[in-house]
Amino acid sequence: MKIDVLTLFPAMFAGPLDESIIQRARKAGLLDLKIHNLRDWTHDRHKTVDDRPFGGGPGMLLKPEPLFEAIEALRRETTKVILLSPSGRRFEQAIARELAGQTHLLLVTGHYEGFDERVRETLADDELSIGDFVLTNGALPAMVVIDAVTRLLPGVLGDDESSLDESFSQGLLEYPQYTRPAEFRGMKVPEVLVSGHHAGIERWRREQAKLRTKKNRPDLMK
Ligand code: 4GY
Repeated sequence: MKIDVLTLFPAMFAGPLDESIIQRARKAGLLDLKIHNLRDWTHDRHKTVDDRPFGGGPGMLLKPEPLFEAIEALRRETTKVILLSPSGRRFEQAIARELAGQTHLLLVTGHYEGFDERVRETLADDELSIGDFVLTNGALPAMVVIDAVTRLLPGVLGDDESSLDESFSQGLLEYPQYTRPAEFRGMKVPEVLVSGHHAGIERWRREQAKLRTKKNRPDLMK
């Protein structure tokens, strides 16, 4: 999979995507990731990317010309152009799975008060939000999407790492888990887990997953 990112803060991407599983995927050639500075598609001396909104109001908008030039230069026939902003549809595991089946993503991050609407209308195939909060720019949301998508690409996770998706596909949160020691500071691991009774363990885990989901995410209970 190829992922291009358009941002005003390319330096923010150094670090998080150079570690661990993402770095391994890049080195293995499973992820071809390139970060692009939107200012590279400006032509004036000050590399202007923003301007004031027509009709007034606070803040600045990303002006259309650099975004149009950049996106038209970076996209191909098969590219999915995705804007990241709090106005998008909510990014979730099902969307990560869908994106992992694409060949080329172009992630366009929001800054200032957002985008000129013509970018959204004309260039965007989709608009995603990572949650109902406002960050200072879209670099972190882009990294969140890249991380969630990359770990789903075939060959990226080893067998030991890949199980975590199952909890989400069942629509419940993870059940409680314990490792050694069996007793720590007086706190004992639930008896059933050390019983060796596999059907009992299954039943307990499912029950616990439901209790936790009801408590923390009632919206997920049908
Ligand atoms: N939440 N999900 C998000 C964000 C920064 C003001 C528009 C989010 O995706 N992006 O908070 N982005 C904002 C800052 C302009 C982008």
